Amino acid sequence: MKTVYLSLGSNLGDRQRHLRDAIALLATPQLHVKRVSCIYETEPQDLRTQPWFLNLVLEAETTLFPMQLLSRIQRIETDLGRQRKVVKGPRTLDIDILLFGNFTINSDQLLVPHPHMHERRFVLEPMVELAPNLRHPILRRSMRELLGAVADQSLRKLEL
Ligand code: PH2
Ligand code: MG
Ligand code: MG
Repeated sequence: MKTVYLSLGSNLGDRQRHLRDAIALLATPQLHVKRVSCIYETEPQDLRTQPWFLNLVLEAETTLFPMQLLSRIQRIETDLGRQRKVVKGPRTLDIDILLFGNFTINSDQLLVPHPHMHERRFVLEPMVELAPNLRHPILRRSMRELLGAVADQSLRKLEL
């Protein structure tokens, strides 16, 4: 059994619904969703001229192997209507594997820890909510320390 952290994001259509549906579809006998962060409305990074995102992070326990988890994720993204038109562009749903236990994975299809997680406030803010003292397996810094070092990126916690 491994503890994994997943980042979910949506900036097209009914964003909140896409996040909710994704969480429901992720939960299976092989993947137990343990905790879900608050939802944050976040300024788009990388490609700046796109709608604001809703983002969250969830913690799960899984018996799946990394590539099995990746293919489930890609299936869920497709089922929720994702079309890959623009790299880093608007999407109904994006699910990224942030951390998979303490593993580092460097394959053509999957990089873990997620190569940009430490520079993104939309990832670190919800990560700190769930696991402030968890250390990045490569950088060896806690989530709280990493958050303290990111440049200013606008975000607001959604009050539901
Ligand atoms: N995802 C991206 C690119 N930029 N910006 C925000 N705020 N949230 C995201 O989830 C996001 C992004 C590529 O996956
Ligand atoms: Mg992404
Ligand atoms: Mg992705």
